[in-house]
Amino acid sequence: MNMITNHLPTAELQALDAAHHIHPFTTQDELAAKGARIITRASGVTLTDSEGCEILDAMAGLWCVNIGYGRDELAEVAARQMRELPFYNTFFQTTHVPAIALAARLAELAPADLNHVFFAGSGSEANDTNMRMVRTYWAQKGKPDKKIIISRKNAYHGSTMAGASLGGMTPMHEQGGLPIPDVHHIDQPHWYEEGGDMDREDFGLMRARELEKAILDLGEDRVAAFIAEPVQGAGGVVIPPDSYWPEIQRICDKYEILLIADEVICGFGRTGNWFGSQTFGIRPHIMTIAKGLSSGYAPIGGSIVCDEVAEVIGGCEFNHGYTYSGHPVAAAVALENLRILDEEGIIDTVRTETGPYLAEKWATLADHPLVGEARSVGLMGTLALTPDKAARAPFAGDKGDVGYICREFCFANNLVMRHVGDRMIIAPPLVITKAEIDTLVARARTALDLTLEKIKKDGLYE
Ligand code: PXG
Repeated sequence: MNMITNHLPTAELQALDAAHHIHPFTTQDELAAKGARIITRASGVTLTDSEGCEILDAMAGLWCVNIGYGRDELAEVAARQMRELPFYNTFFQTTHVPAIALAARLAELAPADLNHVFFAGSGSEANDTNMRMVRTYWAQKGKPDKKIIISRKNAYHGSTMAGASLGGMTPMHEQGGLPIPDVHHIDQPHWYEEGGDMDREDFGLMRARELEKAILDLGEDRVAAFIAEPVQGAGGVVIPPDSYWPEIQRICDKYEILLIADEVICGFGRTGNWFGSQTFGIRPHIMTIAKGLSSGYAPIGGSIVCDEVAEVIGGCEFNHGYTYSGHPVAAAVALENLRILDEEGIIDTVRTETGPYLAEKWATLADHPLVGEARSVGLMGTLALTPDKAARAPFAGDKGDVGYICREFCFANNLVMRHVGDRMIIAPPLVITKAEIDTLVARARTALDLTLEKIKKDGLYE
């Protein structure tokens, strides 16, 4: 316990929050009745709330605080940049040093000929850029009808009109008349929930071949691009079968459609390489980046674009841009974050030490009576909760009820672990130590025990 006194009492803050602050993805009335948990500070992998509780943040904020909390270097760089040049735009034939340096560094880090960066303020904005960029690319090549972007059900690509349309979240589509035209969704490679009796790898191939079928059905001359996360994050850390990505790559190559890898979660070390595309052998034309780019210390996103696409776009005025494209403070913070990730060998540690260690410890949870599967890649992990392991069966009540119960037990026991339906997911800061991984897994097991006890009592475990 670490009591904090430099703010209003929790109840007063909660009342003000409920009165004036509309939260994302939240039923306001329910939250107002309950009161939001107020996070006041953080260090390393640990959050402190307004009551002084210390919480292990196994979600790295929102999949973004890759270098962990409390790095003074980033604060210092931000302050220095604010004094020197707090803002200038990158429109109207101007630029500035942080945007130049960050673009050049990203070109170095990104694989193959991904050498050009268009900056945005977030992952959603970057995917809006991507949608317009790939359509402009084909229009410039004399194929204005190549407009359709194929995505996947249960994908997450952001919350703007284009981002939510590209995403495959039905509850998002139901609000605001989405998806916008010329977005098509195919099935996801989610063997655990949708694979039935099929072999995992056969299922992966089958789901990849849906892309080929969609291209043929829609017409090769109408399809601009395919967009996908290397591992679906918000969809529940859906790690695809090994057969999936090579087949997707083959199909994209064969039909010459652009491949957009949405690296917003997988990028900057999450899977043990700089980019998820490297872990899964994907050769994208465009990568969407955000989150770990600045470890969440400043809002920044972007699109890293290959030579060919940049060259074609370069032949016209691309009528697109954001006030904060390449914001100097955010860019300076991102550069410093990349320096720390690199110089401290954080990504190598994930690949060779903490990733394999998490995999081993996380897998031990598979012996729990509630857990149907425990998988991880790098430092992202997922547990499928089930009342019947052999059948991979769902629970009797509404989907997500048991996951929610488990999440509440995690939170009450000072662990932030998310639920997506009845899957539990983690993506801790990349600087988590082995000892902290032990604590994480121990708290997760306690939450599973408490969940099992409660759902047995409530008659949900049938
Ligand atoms: N692409 C992917 C793959 C993402 O995960 C975005 C784009 C959008 O980025 P911005 O910066 O606009 O939020 C994301 C964001 C969740 C959750 O509940 C996930 C995200 C955002 C908010 C919540 O898992 N991912």
